[in-house]
Amino acid sequence: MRLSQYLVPTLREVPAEAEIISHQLLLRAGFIRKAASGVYTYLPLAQRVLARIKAIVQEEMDRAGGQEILLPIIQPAELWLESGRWNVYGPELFRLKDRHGRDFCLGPTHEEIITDLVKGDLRSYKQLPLLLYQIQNKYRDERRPRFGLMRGREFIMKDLYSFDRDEAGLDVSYRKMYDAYTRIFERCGLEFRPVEADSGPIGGSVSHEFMVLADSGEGTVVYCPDAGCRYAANIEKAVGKPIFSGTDEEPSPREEVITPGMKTVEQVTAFLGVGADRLVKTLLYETPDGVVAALVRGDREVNEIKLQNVTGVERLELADAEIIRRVTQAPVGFTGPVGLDVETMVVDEEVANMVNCITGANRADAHYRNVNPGRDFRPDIVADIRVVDEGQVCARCGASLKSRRGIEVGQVFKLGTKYSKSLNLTYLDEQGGEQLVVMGCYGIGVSRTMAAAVEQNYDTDGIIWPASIAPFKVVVVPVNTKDQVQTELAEKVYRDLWAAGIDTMLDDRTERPGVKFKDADLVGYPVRVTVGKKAADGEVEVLRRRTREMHVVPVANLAEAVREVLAEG
Ligand code: 9G3
Repeated sequence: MRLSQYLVPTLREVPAEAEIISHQLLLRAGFIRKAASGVYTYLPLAQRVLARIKAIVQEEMDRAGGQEILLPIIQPAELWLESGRWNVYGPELFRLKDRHGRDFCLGPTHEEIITDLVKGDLRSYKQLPLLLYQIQNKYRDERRPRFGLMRGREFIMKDLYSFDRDEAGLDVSYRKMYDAYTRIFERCGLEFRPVEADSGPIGGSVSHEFMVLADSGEGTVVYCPDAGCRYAANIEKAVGKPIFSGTDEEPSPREEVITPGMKTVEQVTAFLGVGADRLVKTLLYETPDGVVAALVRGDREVNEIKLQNVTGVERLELADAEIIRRVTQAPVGFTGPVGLDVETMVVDEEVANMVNCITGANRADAHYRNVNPGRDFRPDIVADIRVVDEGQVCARCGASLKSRRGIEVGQVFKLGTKYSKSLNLTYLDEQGGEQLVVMGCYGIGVSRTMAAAVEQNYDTDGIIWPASIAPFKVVVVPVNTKDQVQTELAEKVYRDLWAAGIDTMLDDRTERPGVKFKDADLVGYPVRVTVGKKAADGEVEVLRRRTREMHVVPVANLAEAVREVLAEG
């Protein structure tokens, strides 16, 4: 490809709306343009990167026994009504009507439609297992599209669905996908971690996420630094060893203490001269099933996902001051479990084992000392509902946990029979008996993976593509376009590299060398071949973008020298 004819509209300025590096650099380097909020056009360079990522994904899906199909983007409402999800998802589901007034949606994911597809053609156990996948645009009307390709309203996903006879079969399919994902992200040159994840409201039990480690990530990976342990989980799921405070004491009689204007944990602990681990925070949540109280230690936070899972409520939202006053007869900051009248009281396991703790007294400017669970209040549910983060203790090995930010690029789920049940997908077993199909689903954010690769591979001058997914492996830059020796050698080098099977861009523009070098750095070609003064001796410079290592190479050895640099990634 010749850059003079290729659409690479690089920008000098950092676009103001771009908050994170990948968004800034993909705009600046001429890979993407915004069409609407959360909706982007992929320009030729981006399309080439996506093609490379897709090719890796396809190879690994096919190797694992997957078969590629293409499902419709437009999906009839009936299937979503049958699965019960038409009314679960609100404005996030892009809905539309056809000319007859029939309801449809733009696919945010494809469990319903693929379950219906397989139902139409599956008869016997002999046809299982079945692994079907596609790579396609998905649509989700996010409340706040942001971070460029990270959280778009239209994005590219690879989604695979597995169909098995039983749980044992699902275990095999799940393992195949887990291993394939590991290979895919390795081949894309990314530093990532597979972590245990919450399977969320889509049902099912087991789930892992593949997180690309990057400070801009919206997610948090909690992991055990012990090399033999290797526990790693998404912070939404992470469990830690519970630490029980005060358990060496005898329960003392409860007493009220006056705490004028002391509403926060910091204020109360400072005023009473105790550690936050002796305090209990009581948070109230509004849910469709009534008010839920959640109790955690003063130095912990409530994990709302765990809380939602143990209560089984469809939604929960922190109660406002008005609800707090109605339930506790007190202003915000003095809520406590003693005499509290709520639908469900959920107590973290650490709190359930505390002795002589401090809680709000449900009275303005008052707390209780020496509150004892079981004696002074009765939990409805005792469970792990706290956020486990860095500094807490690994439940498996006792080491101190660490955490890092990460970008979720893939997720695998064991679905079980949730969709086969609601959409009635069955097969006939050896005895002719009708059985529910056991399903799994497995997603990779393809466009997000491209952005995540940038988050992990850049410097002050621009992008540094991992060689395996680079749009072009090499850019050839003639330094002086008025020098016929240089331009002719650049043409020859360009032809030779293509002949050697190396995707190459020729910067044949009549720009100053500084402009061309800046653009080469910005776009992030892994290798730059500079054709300058040494052209007369048949020599060129080979520059490795990542390290700026430079070698002078005779053109006869160029393809080999380039291959060596590319092999370094
Ligand atoms: C919706 C809307 C948004 C959604 C979903 C449904 C997320 C939804 C979860 C998944 C799970 C898996 C297949 C590949 C692997 C991941 N956001 N999810 O189901 F209607 Cl509006 O998509 N799907």
